Amino acid sequence: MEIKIMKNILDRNQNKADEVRKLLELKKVLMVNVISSPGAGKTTLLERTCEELGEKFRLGIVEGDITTDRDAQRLKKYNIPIVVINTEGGCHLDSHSISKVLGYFDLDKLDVLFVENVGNLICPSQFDLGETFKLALVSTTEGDDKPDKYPMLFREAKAVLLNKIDLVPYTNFNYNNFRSDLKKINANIPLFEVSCTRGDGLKEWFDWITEKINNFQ
Ligand SMILES: Nc1nc2c(ncn2[C@@H]2O[C@H](COP(=O)(O)OP(=O)(O)O)[C@@H](O)[C@H]2O)c(=O)[nH]1
Ligand SMILES: [Mg+2]
Repeated sequence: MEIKIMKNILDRNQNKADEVRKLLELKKVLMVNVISSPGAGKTTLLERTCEELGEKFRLGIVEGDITTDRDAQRLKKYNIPIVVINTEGGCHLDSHSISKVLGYFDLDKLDVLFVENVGNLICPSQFDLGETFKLALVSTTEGDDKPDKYPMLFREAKAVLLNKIDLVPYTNFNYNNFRSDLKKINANIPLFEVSCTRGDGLKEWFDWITEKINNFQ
């Protein structure tokens, strides 16, 4: 019984996600679903990305948050359209809520829409939002075992960002373990090793996402 209910939810989610994806393809808006655990650096990555790409492309952001608009407050200085979805306790966004908020954006005036999903490595990987692709973000302070423990996200994602490499000297994070576990799950996935606060490695990320946005036009 429970399995059937879950299947219905996922079916309904998938149908709406397909609709969203079709609309965004028509409007040539690349949508990136950013997934990480709380505190890994999603909002900081979006801050750096707005600073670098805000002049070159027309950006928009959907902020998924349980209750507050704190992340949106951090991002509003970039003067780009931002919509907050408060899930009121829900641990992930779904395609129905995305479909509703798309109405608040002028899709003819957007090149890319970043979605900061609710901080969680599990549920967000199961719900297709209609995104062009998922971006998995992990930080070194969480340990090097996350790809092995949460393989679904790393299988689903189109790229992985390993953040907070500036803090590696203070942790027992092992790059070889991380890279080889990731390779076993998703052999050719691009991996960006970055520090969103210090700036290391961000150029490679900016170049990669720039190419993805250009190819979508
Ligand atoms: N040392 C260090 N701290 C970072 C880095 N990226 C983000 N942080 C900090 O980690 C905390 C959580 O970042 P935030 O972007 O809010 O994470 P989110 O919950 O995934 O959106 C903040 O205090 C950031 O300043 C990094 O590369 N290095
Ligand atoms: Mg955040």
